[in-house]
Amino acid sequence: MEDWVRRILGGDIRAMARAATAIENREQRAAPLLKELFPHTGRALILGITGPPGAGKSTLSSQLARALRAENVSIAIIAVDPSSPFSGGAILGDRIRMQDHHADPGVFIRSMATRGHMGGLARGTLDMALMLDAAGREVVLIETVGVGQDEVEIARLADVTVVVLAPGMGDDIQAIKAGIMEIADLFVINKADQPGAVRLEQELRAMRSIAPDSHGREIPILKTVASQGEGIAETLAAVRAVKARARRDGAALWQLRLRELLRERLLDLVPPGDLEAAAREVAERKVDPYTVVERWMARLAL
Ligand SMILES: Nc1nc2c(ncn2[C@@H]2O[C@H](COP(=O)(O)OP(=O)(O)O)[C@@H](O)[C@H]2O)c(=O)[nH]1
Ligand SMILES: [Mg+2]
Repeated sequence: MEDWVRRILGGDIRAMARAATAIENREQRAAPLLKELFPHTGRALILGITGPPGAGKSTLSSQLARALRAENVSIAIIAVDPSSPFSGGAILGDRIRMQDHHADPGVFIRSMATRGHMGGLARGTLDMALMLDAAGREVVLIETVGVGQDEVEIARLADVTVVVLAPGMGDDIQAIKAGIMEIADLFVINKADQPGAVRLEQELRAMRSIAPDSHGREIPILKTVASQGEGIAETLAAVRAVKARARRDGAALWQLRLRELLRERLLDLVPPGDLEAAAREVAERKVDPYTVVERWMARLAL
């Protein structure tokens, strides 16, 4: 363990990869490892990139990585893959795009599969980000598909959260509007080369004036053509400006993170499949929901 910790702190890629696997598989040794690493965290910029599928998150992430590498900044990318049958193609696309950075040890890329049932996703992602922070990565970029509540929760764990939207996605944007307004530190309208970008910007500006950030400031809106590398430098500058003004102080951010860790730990008490089974029983009025929760909580006492 001691040697492993030392190697991670020294930025050893293989030790990092081994830690990433331990975290993802929730191996027993991950917890003591993370405890050892924690005192060495707090330096990285943890950057969340979220938005609907196809908006250009991976393309933007890859371009941001390129811009950061040009400044010799080390980076890690965590791509959270929702293992739904619908996203299989997108994941494959990401892998290909990420091969841009294949030969560069300054870009550590890891994709995390979701487990198909609730729980563990946000926790695993935060654990992974903290490990990479301890390993000396200056920027840890987390790409998540912002469609479900879980993904919104992951985005909240970042220091700075960028919500990527693109024109022509219609209902998707309507559906996620409420959730994203809460978490966005910055909006990126990608595919600014496509028709509808101007209208989308107007829509966002209207929403933004209804719901400014927690300090009453308007959330910046950037426009990019990620596939052409346009607007990347401006986006990076805006991310840094948000980070510098520290929208949330450390204690406030840790309050969110601790709540998330606790929530995930509690959800871990529920064996896979039990949630679905219990939900069916409750829906059929065979059992009341309070009894179900009490039954799960009883596992705490074991
Ligand atoms: N026209 C246009 N296409 C883009 C742009 N950025 C990305 N794309 C394309 O949009 C598709 C989805 O991009 P991807 O990065 O995989 O989106 P993600 O699902 O949000 O990660 C890909 O075919 C990209 O090449 C852009 O700025 N303009
Ligand atoms: Mg993607």
